[in-house]
Amino acid sequence: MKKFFLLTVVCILVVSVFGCAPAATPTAAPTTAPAAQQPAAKKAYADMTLCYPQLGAESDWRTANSASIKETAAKVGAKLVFSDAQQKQENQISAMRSCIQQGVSVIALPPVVETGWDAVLQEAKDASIPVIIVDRSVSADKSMYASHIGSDMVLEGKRAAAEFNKLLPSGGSILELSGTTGSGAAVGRAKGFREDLNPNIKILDSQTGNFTRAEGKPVMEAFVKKYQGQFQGVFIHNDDMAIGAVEAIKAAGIKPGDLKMVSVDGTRGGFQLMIDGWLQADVECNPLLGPQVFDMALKLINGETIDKEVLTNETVYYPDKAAELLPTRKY
Ligand code: GYE
Repeated sequence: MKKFFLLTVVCILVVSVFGCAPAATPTAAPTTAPAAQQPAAKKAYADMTLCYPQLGAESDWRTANSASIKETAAKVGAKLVFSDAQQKQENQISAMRSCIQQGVSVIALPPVVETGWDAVLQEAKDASIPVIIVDRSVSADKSMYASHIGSDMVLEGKRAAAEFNKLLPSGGSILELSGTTGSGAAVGRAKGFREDLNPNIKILDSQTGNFTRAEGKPVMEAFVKKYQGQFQGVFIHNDDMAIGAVEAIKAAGIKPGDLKMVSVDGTRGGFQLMIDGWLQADVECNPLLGPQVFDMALKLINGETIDKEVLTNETVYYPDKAAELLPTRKY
């Protein structure tokens, strides 16, 4: 009887407090959402495998770029699948296919040339593996990849042209030692250069040295033989070819400053050429892209929004500061 009385009092209290019956079997409100509704846990670098099918080891720029990718992977604790395609597109494509098969999280591709990527980009897309184009550009539609991180190669060409416009104010004839044929770097630099070069400066000839010292030297030797005395300057698409070209020029008895020379990259080798009087300007191209690439890759695997194009901030270096800056150069 006592028990019954107590129960009734409790019942009345419940009804008067909550204003409604039945309160006999109250269901506890869930404190956590069911598993399916919970947001997925944020992925960390340790969960990521990044594939970097490097295009080659043709220059000091490239060596610094590879080192930056490897150092960043180690620093953040991400797994890295790295390969060297020796400047051959077919090697890069098969490295990408192997990464797709392994089911990597992200592919960061520095493409040796601009064209011919559509099929493999589609394969990555079908496997839901995001691709970041790094350094040089591709001609594929922007919908085929997540983003591009790299330099504005057209702007670099324009900067080189501005130097020649200052170096040869009353005009003249020059030669061009170009990078790898069909590469975003060579195509962009050649384009920007021609857009901004004064019309009184004539480009007598343009040949590729494939961005290497070994191939730059014989091209310059041939130029010197063919155009001796007919040209006042050379635009060289990278510092490694400039080093090769200077060997050829020296052998021909040409002295520092006899020819106006402008190169691209801003490597230690390029700085040394400025100190020695061979180069009048070096247009910066920054290879240290590792931190940006990994940062973006992490955003991609977490479904975060990213910029479609991330261009590196760069400058032009001159001989007057070369000796002072050389010890601070990281590549
Ligand atoms: O200028 C050159 C390298 O693609 C920006 O490739 C890169 C270029 C760089 O071989 O040294």
